[in-house]
Amino acid sequence: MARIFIISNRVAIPGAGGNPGGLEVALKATLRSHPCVWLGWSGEVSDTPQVKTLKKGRNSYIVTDLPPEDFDEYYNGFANRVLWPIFHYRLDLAEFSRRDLSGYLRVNERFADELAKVLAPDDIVWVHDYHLIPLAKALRARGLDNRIGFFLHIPLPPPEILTAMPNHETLIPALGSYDLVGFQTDGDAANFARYLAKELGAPSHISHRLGGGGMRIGTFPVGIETRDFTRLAGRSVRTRFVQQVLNSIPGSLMIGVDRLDYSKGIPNRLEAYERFLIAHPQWHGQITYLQITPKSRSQIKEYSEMEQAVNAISGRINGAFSDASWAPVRYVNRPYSRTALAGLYRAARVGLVTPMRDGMNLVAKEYVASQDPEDPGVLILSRFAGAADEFGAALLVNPYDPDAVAAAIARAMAMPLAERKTRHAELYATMLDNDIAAWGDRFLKALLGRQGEARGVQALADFIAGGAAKEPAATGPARPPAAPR
Ligand code: GDG
Repeated sequence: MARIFIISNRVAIPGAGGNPGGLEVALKATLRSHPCVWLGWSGEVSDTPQVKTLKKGRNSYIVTDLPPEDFDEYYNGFANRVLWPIFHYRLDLAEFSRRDLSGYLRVNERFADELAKVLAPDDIVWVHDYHLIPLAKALRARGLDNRIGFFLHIPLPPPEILTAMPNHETLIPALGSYDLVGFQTDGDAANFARYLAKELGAPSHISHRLGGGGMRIGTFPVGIETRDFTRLAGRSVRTRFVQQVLNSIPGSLMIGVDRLDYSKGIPNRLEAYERFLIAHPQWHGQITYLQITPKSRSQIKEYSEMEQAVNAISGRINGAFSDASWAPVRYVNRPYSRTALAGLYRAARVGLVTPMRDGMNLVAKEYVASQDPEDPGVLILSRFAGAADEFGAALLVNPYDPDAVAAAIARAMAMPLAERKTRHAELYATMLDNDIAAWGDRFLKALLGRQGEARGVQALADFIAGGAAKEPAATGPARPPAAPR
């Protein structure tokens, strides 16, 4: 059986702890069903970086430390201060320095060097996320012609935003070295098509400019282990921990679970809740909003500022509305076990998932999977999360409009059982259809070129034709094609 090499910024070694994140969750099923080698950064910063290999069962983990300048320029710099904000439509938060780009490219070269040492010709390479866009190009430059696929876990913005990124013309076309590029939604894929059409000239030139390979493009919305999560939630809701939480609050629980990140819209959500409390005094003492937010990327200024902002708003709300027996907000800054989260989701009457922009959002899926089908809670979901494409039966909201979110909270709290059941059944059916195992299988089948088995995957030319046709308004003629690279 060919090995699958998973390459990502961080590697989640089983039993090693570390911060939770969507990528680790998404890859669990693939790691269980194929022999895999997972390569990435160890999470350690060192002047004398080491490469370590560990074996767990039939999977191996290769982790490399980063020297301090790579950590600054690649991780804290280009990946998290340029690509993350721009890909989440936040040009205002992007900071760019040419030095950071060179650090980003250097780490991609380092990963390519490590891979080149261990890859066999029939190994399949699956690269994850925005940290590693140029990796296939670096591998091709080393003469490797393995199947290499790329999946972008975060959104891809329209070309009007993407082209504001200095050096986009170097970075984005580097995706052309992959055999398959996957996105979370059709909208992200269409943005890529529009980018190519606008920036690389006439369709006949695009393939040539991308290196002439047979790149294909597809949409692969990430799912979760639906049935397992439902079972876990059913067990966990009965634990002492969850029962104690429920006994400690009057009325119903509303839950939010997010890494502390500006893309997740936590301050806006709290403000919406404040409006709800102002507009609906009848719910005072009847609802407690539990926001679980493990810290992330605290070294970056915007993140530590946001930490303070969220503390300030929750303090303000509790100051204004609490009484001796009730505090409307519980804001918790530490991570919980997956089991505890599943039980809390199940116990919560409302799941509040309102990112300003999100590739998919697995919390929305976990919340739905956790519900008791006979008495389900209501999911309030941002229309700007990738999950909204599949989740038309959620209460979809615009997170920029606090009054609309407040109205959705009121509607969710008052929703009759029959409507809750109908909505939940529709959401759950979607999640059974596209669980995490199906996601990994579809991507890998498409990467291996089994066309018939990979719905919705298109060759570059068809994709450009379809995506470019979706362009909403002409914004000027495409640039004439430049000389091939
Ligand atoms: C990226 C994209 C895309 C959170 N707090 C705790 C905890 N978590 C878990 C959640 C969920 C995961 O972390 C977060 O996943 P998201 O999808 O919401 O967000 P990102 O980390 O930003 O992930 C995202 C994803 O990749 C997959 O493609 O959906 O759009 O941004 O599973 O449950 N887990 C535990 N304790 C916590 O306190 N155990």
